[in-house]
Amino acid sequence: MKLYGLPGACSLVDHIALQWVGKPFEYISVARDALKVAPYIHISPLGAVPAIDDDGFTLTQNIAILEYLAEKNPEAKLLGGDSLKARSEARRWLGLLNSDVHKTFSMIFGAARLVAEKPAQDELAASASARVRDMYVVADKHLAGRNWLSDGRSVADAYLYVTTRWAKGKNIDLSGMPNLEAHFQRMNADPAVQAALAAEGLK
Ligand SMILES: N[C@@H](CCC(=O)N[C@@H](CS)C(=O)NCC(=O)O)C(=O)O
Repeated sequence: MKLYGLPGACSLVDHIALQWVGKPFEYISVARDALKVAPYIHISPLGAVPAIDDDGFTLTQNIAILEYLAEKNPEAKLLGGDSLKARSEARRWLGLLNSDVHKTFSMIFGAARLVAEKPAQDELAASASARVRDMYVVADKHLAGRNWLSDGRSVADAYLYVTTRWAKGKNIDLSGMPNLEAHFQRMNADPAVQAALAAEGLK
């Protein structure tokens, strides 16, 4: 299994998941200027990470990859447990993190790609940051009295951790969210997370 990623990007979620699975895999860091050209564009038509190559089967789109890893390795319980409710809860958070939180971050990281003038970029990034904060308030409330987003630790927790890292890097106001902070520290203390960070040159 090969995982294509960029250090600290959303591919870090899959990297953590593969560490949890515990089977051999190769992490390939794609250079930014190699994303939108051959040969990588043949693996990922939009020139984005993550992508995996599992014995010649290539797959893109984070949620599809995470579901693939979960189905292929049921013993790793990557969707937070065996019950339908636990797996559905993990999927709910995966949907929110991928479609809402991550997409809103695209307006912060990619403001210059979306609007031309610097003041308009700053305005877009500021309103996207406020929107992201609102989403984290929802996660913080959900995490009250619980360790993980679903019954047990799941790939949704890895996704929340990775986007919380981005929020901290962008100085988004996360004050008054003790459950989110505790979740971040809990994930940070996980040896698999530390191994993925080290392999991506992030520590
Ligand atoms: N819808 C895609 C989005 C992937 C995505 O946004 N990847 C970012 C990194 S977090 C990327 O590759 N950015 C580089 C670029 O598009 O130039 C997914 O969920 O996999």
